[in-house]
Amino acid sequence: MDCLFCKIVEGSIPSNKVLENEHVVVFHDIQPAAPVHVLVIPKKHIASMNEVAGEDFGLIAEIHKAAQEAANQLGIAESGYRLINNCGKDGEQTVHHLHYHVLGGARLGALTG
Ligand code: DGP
Repeated sequence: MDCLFCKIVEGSIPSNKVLENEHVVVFHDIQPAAPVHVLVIPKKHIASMNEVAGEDFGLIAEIHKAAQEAANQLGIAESGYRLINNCGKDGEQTVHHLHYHVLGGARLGALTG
């Protein structure tokens, strides 16, 4: 499968990993949009949030747990952070492997769309 994030999961494309467990990987975004910007992805290839089905909804809990752990590890849990999923064309999703952005380390401003 020609998927960038699957290659990051298997290690054939390098990444700066924050944490990893049997379900998810968290790594630094290559184009940070905030002082702290990491991506939380499931190891399983799921194209987008809209493709999550059945037992894979359990992975969403794993993703949220990993986001909390990463926020604690990166020192942004207390000041706060944003967890964002871009879905599909109008959501500006550019990598078609489910991922959530964790953004923090500065006051982020209001969401404008
Ligand atoms: P999105 O627009 O939600 O699909 O965000 C995709 C993000 O993936 C974007 O912020 C940049 C990041 N990204 C793209 N290619 C790479 C890569 O090769 N390595 C890492 N670490 N991040 C990448």
